[in-house]
Amino acid sequence: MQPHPYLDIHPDVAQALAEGRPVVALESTIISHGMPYPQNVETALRVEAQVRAHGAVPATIAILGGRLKAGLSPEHITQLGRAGAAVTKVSRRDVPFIVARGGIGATTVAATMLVAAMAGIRVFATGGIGGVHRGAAQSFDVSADLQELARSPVAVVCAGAKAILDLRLTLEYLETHGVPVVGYRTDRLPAFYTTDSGLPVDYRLDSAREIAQALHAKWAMGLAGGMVVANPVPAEHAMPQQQVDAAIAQALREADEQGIGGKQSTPFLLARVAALTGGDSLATNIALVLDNARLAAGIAVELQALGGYDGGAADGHASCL
Ligand code: PSU
Ligand code: MN
Repeated sequence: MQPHPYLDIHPDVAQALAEGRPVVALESTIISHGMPYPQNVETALRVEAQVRAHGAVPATIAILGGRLKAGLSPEHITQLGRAGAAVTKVSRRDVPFIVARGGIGATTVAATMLVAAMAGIRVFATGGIGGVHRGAAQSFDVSADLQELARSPVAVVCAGAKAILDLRLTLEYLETHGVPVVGYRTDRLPAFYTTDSGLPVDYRLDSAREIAQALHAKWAMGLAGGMVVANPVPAEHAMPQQQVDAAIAQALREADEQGIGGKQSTPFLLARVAALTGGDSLATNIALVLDNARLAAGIAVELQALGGYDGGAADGHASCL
């Protein structure tokens, strides 16, 4: 593949891609904005180890010194984790500005997908995706993650989305934009801290191989965009529904009272829910991210076994970023 002028692919990642070995992308907003220091750094490093233990090479994605990075050193991960919310949260619209000013940015699901697609990485693991916010009929607050899923050819393995969002509208939006939502060993969309939102997924698939087959078929046909692979938090790590509901209700009230909006909304709600549920939610968060990394590695392995993808030449879509 042609190297991209703004992109640095870590040598381990570049070698894996060149040799047709499985690679899993990982986001960095979850490090800077999604968890407190030092658990964020510990978790990011454990997630990388988990990907390796399951046969794939991890590529944590961020912007450093104005360069798009696919694959970070442990030092870079530590730097992002220590800086926390002082690092710019970068979604698709922010990317050119952080690059132009030579800045540092933590990539959301949307921006991570975009960079992964540039690098030729097709599978990505995270915690939860953004979505349609509650009250979106008034606020119009719909995460750019959803449009990115319609656009970039990357499968996102997540534990669904947090119930800070309107999950029913999130599914409707994904349907409209042709983004499939697969339940891994479940018929229902998981809700991040809990295993079941009560809403049905489009397809239930019970193995990494079946998911890889669906991805392969989608991209072989030249269909643009990715896929949501929703993997419920392992039941023993799920939180009590009532505790989650109460914390979310209070966080939403506070956001409303304080007039929080735009890109501050999600980090504010995540931080308030985490604070209101104490250490419980952090433990759940860590457990589900590790499990998603395991599944994503499995899917990446199976996708390579089917011939993989080289980042665009096969279907011409990854070049349409
Ligand atoms: N949901 C989570 N944890 C997260 C995020 C969402 O449970 O860390 C982060 C991800 O980086 C996601 C972003 O892409 O928030 C969505 O932000 P927004 O709603 O502003 O698009
Ligand atoms: Mn938003």
